[in-house]
Amino acid sequence: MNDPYNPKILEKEAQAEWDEKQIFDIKTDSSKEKFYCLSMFPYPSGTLHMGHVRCYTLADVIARHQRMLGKNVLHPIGWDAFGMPAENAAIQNNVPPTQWTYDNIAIMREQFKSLGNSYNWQCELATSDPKYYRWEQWFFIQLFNKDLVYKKNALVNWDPVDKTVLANEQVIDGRGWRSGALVEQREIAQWFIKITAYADELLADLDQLSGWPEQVKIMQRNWIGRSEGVEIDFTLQNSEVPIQVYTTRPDTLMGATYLAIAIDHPLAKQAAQQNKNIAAFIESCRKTKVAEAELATQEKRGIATELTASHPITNEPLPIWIANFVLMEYGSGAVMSVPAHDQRDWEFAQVYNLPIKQVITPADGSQADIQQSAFVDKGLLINSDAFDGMNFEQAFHAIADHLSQHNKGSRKVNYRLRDWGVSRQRYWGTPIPIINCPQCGQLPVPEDQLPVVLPEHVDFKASGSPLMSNPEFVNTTCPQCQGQAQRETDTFDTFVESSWYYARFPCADQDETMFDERSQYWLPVDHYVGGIEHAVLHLLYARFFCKLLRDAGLVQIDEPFKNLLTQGMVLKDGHKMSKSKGNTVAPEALIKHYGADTVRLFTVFAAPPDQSLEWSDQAVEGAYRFLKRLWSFAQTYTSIKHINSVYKARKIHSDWHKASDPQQKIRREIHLLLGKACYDYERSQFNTVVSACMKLLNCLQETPVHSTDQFDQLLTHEGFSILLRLLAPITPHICYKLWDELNFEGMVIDAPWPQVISEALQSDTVEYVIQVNGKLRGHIEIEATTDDATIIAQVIACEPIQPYLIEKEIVKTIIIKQRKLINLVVKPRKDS
Ligand code: ANZ
Ligand code: ZN
Repeated sequence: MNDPYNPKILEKEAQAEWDEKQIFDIKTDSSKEKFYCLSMFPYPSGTLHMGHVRCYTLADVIARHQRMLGKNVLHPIGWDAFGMPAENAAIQNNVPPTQWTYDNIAIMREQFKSLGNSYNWQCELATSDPKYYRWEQWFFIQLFNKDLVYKKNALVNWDPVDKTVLANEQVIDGRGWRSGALVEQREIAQWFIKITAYADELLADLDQLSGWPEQVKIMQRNWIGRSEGVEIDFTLQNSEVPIQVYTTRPDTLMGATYLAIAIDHPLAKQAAQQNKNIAAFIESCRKTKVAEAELATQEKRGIATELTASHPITNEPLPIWIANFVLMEYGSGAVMSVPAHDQRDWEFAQVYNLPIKQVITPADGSQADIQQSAFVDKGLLINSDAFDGMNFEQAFHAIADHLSQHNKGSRKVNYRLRDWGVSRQRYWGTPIPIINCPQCGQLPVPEDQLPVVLPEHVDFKASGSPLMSNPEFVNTTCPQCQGQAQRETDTFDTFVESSWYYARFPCADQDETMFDERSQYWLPVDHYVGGIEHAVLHLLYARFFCKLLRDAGLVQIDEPFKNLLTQGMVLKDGHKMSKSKGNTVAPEALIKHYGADTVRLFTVFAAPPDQSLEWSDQAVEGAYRFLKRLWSFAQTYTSIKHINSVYKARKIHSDWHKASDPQQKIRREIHLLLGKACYDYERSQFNTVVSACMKLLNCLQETPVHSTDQFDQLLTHEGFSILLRLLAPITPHICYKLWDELNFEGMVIDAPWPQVISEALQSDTVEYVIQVNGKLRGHIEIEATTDDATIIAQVIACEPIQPYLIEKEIVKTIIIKQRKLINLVVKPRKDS
């Protein structure tokens, strides 16, 4: 074996060997503990980028490590294959989306293989395969039958030139991506899944997820947005018609000076019918749709109605305004405006000259200047009659009680979470399995007619969704009255497919049922790896679907992902690597040049998994150099192989006490590093595993190369076998090869995980207590054989007591060996 390190050849050989021996094939082995490791499946764009490499490498390190710990590991991969790019490619280049997608999958599959990932290729699935999405359609019908889905009007982006609905990413600066036409908002009927019915459970169960990053749980909590408040009934003056508002600040009720309603509120619509100005105002608001995040900061605009409401306690008249900052979808689409204590209300009142009445004053006795801005903190009530002097809690309850006694309001919990709109007016997606009959209404497609297959040959040039202009697809018969009926032409949001794929992997070949006992065996996913950008949508929908599946009796778990690792971004020169910034590094070229092991080692070593990783050519070179060093170590320390061949059959029991002090010291260092690496593996701190491995190699190089001393040889042998096993999950190819070449037993991936030997850690050192002038100031570990002068020298040099020696003179040193105590007597230096 004296060849130089040649990853190109070595990696191909290793991968071929793994394939041939089918070592990563899925096995159901009940004698072993199972471990399901999953990375978020990729969209088959056709090109692998560094973000992929990072995510899939981290998952592979986890999978391989768990396997070496003796677990039965499932580590599947598949393709999130529906979505816009395939459809855009079809429109632009006239390639059918199916072909475009499968061609890309073929390319990416090879790229993944070249990274050496330990996938169970038998489980591979693509969501655009009817064998997959038929179960999504089937399950949607179960939800339909349980009343967990419904259709309602919702806004879409409408391109008036192309006469088509646009996805958000197809709207660029307010214009259609192809036509350049100004995009309009249109209301059309769409399908929704009732995620709000699970809001409480989705929130409560976050507390169970101890293996999730706190940051992700906080984002989900905020997204669900539970708030406790009061629903208050105001009434229109001169009428009995109630107008309900939702507030989380009932303590400010006495400061309400007007009501504000959304442009879509029924009263606003009514007012628009009687007043042209109001109609025009509403129309102009509709055109400037803003993202929810910008609602608070957008310019406040409104228009007065002729309506007046009565204050529920004082009966004072309050004008009703239509305002662009009130959302129809939240609470009841109407707010009681308290400009003194709510910034939006304050800004609005400034613009339209509405009264501002202060009713809260800071609890610390300071003054709030409500001329400058709203005072939004909680405090003590003033100008509120019977409620004066109360704090927030007291006032909340007193006012809520008062209102409910007078039938004018009640406590209410609200969620920011909205039902999930799953309709997309796109072609390249799962057809929604519904039939619209003019006589019978909306009916699910009968189960024996599933799947509703997406037609392959459609006209992308037609306006609207290509499905609409495809009569063979659209026209069908009603399953109830057998009359002429039409299929739903909307397809599912692709987040629907990714909400349940994790449960399908173990039984991807199952055609009889959605899941079988294999899914029950493998679920939940033990470790899930993916980007932080999925903290809310995907990870929330997947949790939601898991609960839906559980309630349908299809899975037996409450939560799909036990542990979650959200890997950080890959940056270059401080910016996210992305095509649009033109700062990408193509992993393929790197793999060609350095080999997959170098790329893997670099991505693992360059940063802790959850932090962003800054690209560096030097660091890649550094990773490569380390692997070359590892390789040449194995070439020069030939005794490793010798020991393996001589002692292969017999276990060597050695009396390490007879080894020399330096030998014992090195062995101790090796086992300390091993212990640290094992600990870091457990908490997924793989970057410091690599540092430990680098130190370990340095340690091993302290032994003379051609030493004939048996302990030297055993030490090198033991240390190197530990090193190869520690590195095997990270750089699997080189470790596979060296393990084999050096005649270790079997394949490194099947080798038992190295164990720390506790005797190796024992040391002949004594821990001394250090006192300065009789006061305990620190501890120090010193070798038992050290002479007194050296002990004192070490004590004086040791860190913790430095502060006590500043400008001091040591007048006496006392060492009491029996009590393991050292005392330094000091006094201030004369010259200071
Ligand atoms: C009066 C008030 C006084 C409010 C005050 C706040 C401060 P969260 O916490 O997110 O639930 N609100 C209610 N419905 C709304 C809607 N449809 N569109 C816009 N804003 C709406 O927010 C609840 C608060 O948001 C409510 O409490 C209401 O303003 C406003 F000093 O009522 B508050
Ligand atoms: Zn019918």
